[in-house]
Amino acid sequence: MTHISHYPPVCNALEADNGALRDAILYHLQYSCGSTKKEATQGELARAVMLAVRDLLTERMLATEKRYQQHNAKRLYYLSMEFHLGRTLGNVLANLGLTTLLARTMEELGVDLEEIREQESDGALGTGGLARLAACFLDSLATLDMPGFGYGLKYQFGLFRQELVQGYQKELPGRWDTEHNPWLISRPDEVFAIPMYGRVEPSRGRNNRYAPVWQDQKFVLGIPHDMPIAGAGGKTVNTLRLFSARSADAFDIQIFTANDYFQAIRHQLFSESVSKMLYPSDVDDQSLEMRLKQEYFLVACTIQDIMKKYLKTGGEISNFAQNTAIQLNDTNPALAIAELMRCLVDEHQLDWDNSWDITRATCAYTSHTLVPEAYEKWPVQLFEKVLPRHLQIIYEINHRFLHEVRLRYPDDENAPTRMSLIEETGGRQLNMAHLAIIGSHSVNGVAGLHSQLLRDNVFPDFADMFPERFSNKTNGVTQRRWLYKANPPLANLITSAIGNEWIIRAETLSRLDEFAADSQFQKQFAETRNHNKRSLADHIMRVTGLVINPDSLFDVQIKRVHEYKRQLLHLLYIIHCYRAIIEDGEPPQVPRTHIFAGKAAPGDPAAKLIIKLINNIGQVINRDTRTRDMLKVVMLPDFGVSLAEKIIPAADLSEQISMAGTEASGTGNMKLAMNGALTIGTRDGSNIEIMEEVGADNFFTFGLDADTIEELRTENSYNAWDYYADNPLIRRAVDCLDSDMFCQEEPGLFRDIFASLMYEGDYFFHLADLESYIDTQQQVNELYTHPASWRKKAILNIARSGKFSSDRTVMEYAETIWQLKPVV
Ligand code: GPW
Repeated sequence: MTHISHYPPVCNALEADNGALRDAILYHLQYSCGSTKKEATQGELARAVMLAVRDLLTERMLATEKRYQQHNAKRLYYLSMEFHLGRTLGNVLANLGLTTLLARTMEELGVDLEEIREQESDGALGTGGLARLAACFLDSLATLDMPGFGYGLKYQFGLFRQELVQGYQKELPGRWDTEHNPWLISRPDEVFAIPMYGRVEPSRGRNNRYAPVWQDQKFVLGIPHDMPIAGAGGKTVNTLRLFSARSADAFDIQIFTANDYFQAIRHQLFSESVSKMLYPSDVDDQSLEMRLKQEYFLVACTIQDIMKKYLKTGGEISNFAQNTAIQLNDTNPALAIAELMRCLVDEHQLDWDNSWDITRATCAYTSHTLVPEAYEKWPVQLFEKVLPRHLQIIYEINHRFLHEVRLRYPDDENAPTRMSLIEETGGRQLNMAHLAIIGSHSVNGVAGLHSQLLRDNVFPDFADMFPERFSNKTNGVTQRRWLYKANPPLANLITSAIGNEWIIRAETLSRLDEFAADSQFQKQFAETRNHNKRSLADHIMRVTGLVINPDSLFDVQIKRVHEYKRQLLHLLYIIHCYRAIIEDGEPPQVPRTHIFAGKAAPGDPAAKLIIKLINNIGQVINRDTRTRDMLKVVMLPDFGVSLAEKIIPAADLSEQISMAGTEASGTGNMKLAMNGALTIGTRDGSNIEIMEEVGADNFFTFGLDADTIEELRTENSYNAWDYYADNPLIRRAVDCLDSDMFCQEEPGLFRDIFASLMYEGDYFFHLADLESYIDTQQQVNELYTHPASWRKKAILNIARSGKFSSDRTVMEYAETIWQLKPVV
């Protein structure tokens, strides 16, 4: 059961006092922005509004902290290198129930609230679903009144902004201002000094115990900045704490007054670069060291902070784990295990076994991937240079662990090699996933299939040794941002039918089931969709100049661009439709607009070429008069939370077509289903569970399953040429990539894609699924010609999406991993 203490929001009291909010805004306009109502720019007005709203949050944040202290509550720390928050204002207003009051206030002041909201840029301190999941969890934790805190880095440069220049992705700095961000409360007085580099000297400590001393380190300072996170109802306001790096020398006047002024500044730049930018996942060698320092910096600041807070409450070290849970968002923060051990053993002089018990009882690890390259490994040599003491600790963990492995599997002489923290092949490397598993009491995947594949294929040895550690926690998304805030017309319709409880109890969406076939409700539902589709069409017109037919089927694929997500499969279908129109004179049964959005990793040429291909296909098709209103292809630039909020409410069809066994979960699939899009999807990640929930009749599935793909791969029996030879339609579509049909101006541009599909074994088996995909798209068309049936299925998707609320996910973590309780 979801627990909620306060709904409707506590701020409703404010509604009565119309003047207070206005006064607060005018106050900040004058005293925080140094401006007047008459002179203020839109940016200053937006800032004043945000600061006024932040004041409300700050009060509640302090009250929340006091409540947690009074209850001596257990706390959860969610460690993540990435948080993708999106805009904050609209979400806070919704959660505090202040939307109408602010709208009224702004009207009174003669200011357009929409314009003010558009002033805010997305907090994009992350790249993909993993980062957005962390943000959804924070929303749910606060809504559930649970003491759960995010810990991350305040990058100066977060996710890049994407422009499309002649169809090519161009990367520009993001707009989120981390220096003067109105939501962040900086706390320079709570600075932490983080040691790195140096060397370890053996020495004798107390009681003649061996006590290694880490010395000659360099220090980087960590400054915390707190972002208030308001739950629905606004009673609980937690924080997301982000650290920025500062040079220790800047505080050491000595160095600046000594001779080498420039040397001092150089060192300062060097230290501050630690939180300079969010690293793309494809790190090159040169930045490896910086990335390691970043991960360690986050972990070290966090552990110091947690320990300080814990000791301040008068807690005994031996009870630490009873009061503290740490969740590691993938392996990036897994060094927390080594750092917590160092803290307990070296700084609190606890013995090894006790320290290890505490560490394991505190930490838990979530894996988010099946892609082998995404598993982090550090060259031991590099690690030793940056973190010599941590390496010693890891060696000791490994030594003791491998001893256990030998006792447990005496006849399996390779077991220690397979399970070691240190891999000896291909240069010595530290395997972070192994550290995360050994040092945690819980390991989970993010969808049923993913968790099963982790156990069976990725970590079979560990699953055998510690079966009780492994579990599944299917991802979820917050319905407050993704439905309530993003789609007001639909949210209002739902509330008018079933009341507003769904906002905090998504399972009550099931009450919509009985409305699915109701013609009156269907009519109203269709009106919300039309409204949303027209708004998106306007947006597309503004951004791309393209006129699209709002009555066409909006077929949406929005996510990072990566080969495994198979945007190419979708493109091959579009090419197929195009040629059917122009060569066979076969117009499609229903007009479609294919809408893409997504960023490629800056160092992923294959993904970047796919972006170019989407654009070029669009160029050719959209200009071709023979396709008229029947087929359009749009790529919207700069995908992120705010753009997703515009596209999702207008989507008819959600493309979730990764090769089975590659997408850990997916969360865009949940957001789209929750907003009434039907899914065309493979049996991958959480698609499987979405299909189970909404019913196979209300979901279009196609393609090979993960087992079959695994078989094809082990037997080495996938041959693209078989599919090419057998099906002339496939051949006709694929051949376009070998020709210059979509690249007249740059001949041969897409031949690499053709080669990857046909000559290079295509790791993602596009052609194996293409025929079944085309057939299933035909079923989609068929259904779209029966609006009542389509709408019924769409409404059933919404009604049955309750399971995919992050409130449910967070409750599961809280009950089975964190032992975390609401504090009211
Ligand atoms: F590779 N995910 C992501 F596992 O967005 F680390 N970034 C990442 O770096 C990784 C995973 C990593 C995504 C998964 O691809 C997606 O399937 C999943 O739904 C999401 O994380 C949240 O669990």
